[in-house]
Amino acid sequence: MTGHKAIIGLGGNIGDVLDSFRFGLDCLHADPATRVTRASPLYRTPAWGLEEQPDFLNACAELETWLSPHELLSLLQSVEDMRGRKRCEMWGPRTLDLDLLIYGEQQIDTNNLTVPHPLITERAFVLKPLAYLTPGMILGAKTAKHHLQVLSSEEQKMKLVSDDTWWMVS
Ligand code: PH2
Ligand code: MG
Ligand code: MG
Repeated sequence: MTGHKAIIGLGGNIGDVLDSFRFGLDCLHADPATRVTRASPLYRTPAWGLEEQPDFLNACAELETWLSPHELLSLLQSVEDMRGRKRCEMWGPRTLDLDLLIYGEQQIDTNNLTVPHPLITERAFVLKPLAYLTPGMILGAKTAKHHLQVLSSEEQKMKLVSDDTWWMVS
């Protein structure tokens, strides 16, 4: 039986972020009910929201999961916690941020979880790796690729750090 296809966003700007990303995907892949199927390239991006902080690394990954959306959210939060994530400032610096962006075709609106993630279409650092994995994904009646074109000035500030081989099933 196949599971649900989910897409997560990875972000971070404290410590060895690439190591945190690899650690994060390894943990998700080690969960018996989840596997990582693909990763996007890796980008260095200027901080969004709260600009006085170091650049971020960002990427997206595609998962196949048999967890419910809320179970997956708890797993993501426990992996963030393992990487010493402190939950303080809203758009502040962080070691490892794992955001649930997409869960199949589902639209979810609860206290602690909104899917698709409400800020996807405003953030080139999410749209670019997402559009790499799934360019035709429809968000608010337009494709991910279309939304990215609207944010082309933001997109131009993103620097490619690595192709999609930074994470490989070992
Ligand atoms: N995450 C934030 C706030 N600002 N900026 C970039 N470039 N990348 C992020 O992942 C990011 C951010 C809080 O989640
Ligand atoms: Mg985030
Ligand atoms: Mg988050």
